[in-house]
Amino acid sequence: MRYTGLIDKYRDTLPVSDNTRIISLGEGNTPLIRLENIPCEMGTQVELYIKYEGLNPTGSFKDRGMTMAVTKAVESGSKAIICASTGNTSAAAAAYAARAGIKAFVLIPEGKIALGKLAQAMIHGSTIIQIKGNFDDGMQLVKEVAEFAPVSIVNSINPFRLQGQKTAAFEIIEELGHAPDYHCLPVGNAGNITAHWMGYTEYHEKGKADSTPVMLGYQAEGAAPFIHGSRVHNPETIATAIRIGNPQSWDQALKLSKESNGWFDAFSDEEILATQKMLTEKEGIFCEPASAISVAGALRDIKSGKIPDGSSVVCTLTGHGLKDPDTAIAQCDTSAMINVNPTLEEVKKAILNNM
Ligand code: AN7
Repeated sequence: MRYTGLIDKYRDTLPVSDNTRIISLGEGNTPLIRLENIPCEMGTQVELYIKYEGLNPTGSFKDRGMTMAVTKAVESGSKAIICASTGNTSAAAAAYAARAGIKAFVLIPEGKIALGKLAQAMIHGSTIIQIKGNFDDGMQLVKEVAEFAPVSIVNSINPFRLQGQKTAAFEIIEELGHAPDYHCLPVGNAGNITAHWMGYTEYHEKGKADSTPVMLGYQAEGAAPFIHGSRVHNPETIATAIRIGNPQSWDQALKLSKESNGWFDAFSDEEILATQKMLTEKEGIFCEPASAISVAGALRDIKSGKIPDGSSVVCTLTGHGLKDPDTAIAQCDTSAMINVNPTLEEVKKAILNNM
């Protein structure tokens, strides 16, 4: 049967009816890839998987939430949606609004969103409102303006977003045949970690999994409110997707971390970039910097023994590496590129010199 998106697939667990017009781009059903080379080099027996959410239609996990949020906005008669965004939410909102034939307004922090995400928001025809402020300022403004303007908020404070995003946990359980022992995620607003916990506990309660994973949330050191135990006023990190100081799902994340016996940890920009590069060079997997933090976390905790040998671990790679070409290229040595004349002799030399 043709795959038509996660709402059709998980209809029984989602708040839609037979008459609901589904706004979908075929999101979900992303690959769960077992890492081979990195664990082998480390000499660990941990089963380490990545859930490649960058392979969703707009290149991030946000599509899982956006299909639900926009479907419900259209069902309620909304003609416009609005969000604040560090980039990926705006890309998804712009695409799903185009699909639905409604307007999208996106508030983004000026100069602080990755090039690919900006291109997406622009080409899909959303109205972009750049603010001289950060995501947290934008989020506050979105909440205020939505009281006056006829627009539906599609940030993760919209409960339908998390309903859609919980399906990632369903897919993982179905693919592994059980819940993993640990699940690692990058944390910004903490919507996605909350959604995953909802998905895992829902399948556990329905008897579709015998256990639930320990939930591990990782942040960038310059934007790590869960490590400090309080909001951060001027969040800064190269991982612009998670440059967030005032997480919207604060209470939920603290609660689920405790319930699952989980923990939070933080990483420097250097560590984040090094992990991104390691995944590209050793496994052939290209994710954006924010996403790499889930693997950075898993590897640190495997090395320290906090994650014991023999465990199964899933890391969510939340966004595709192509989202942020500037940061990728900046990490590479452009002088290593070889420029030659189009002759057999020169091309042959370039190859033989570099075998
Ligand atoms: C690649 O797009 O908040 O903890 O406005 O783009 O659920 O916020 C993005 C967040 C992780 C954090 N990885 O997820 C936005 C936005 C990537 C992201 C996160 C985001 P949450």
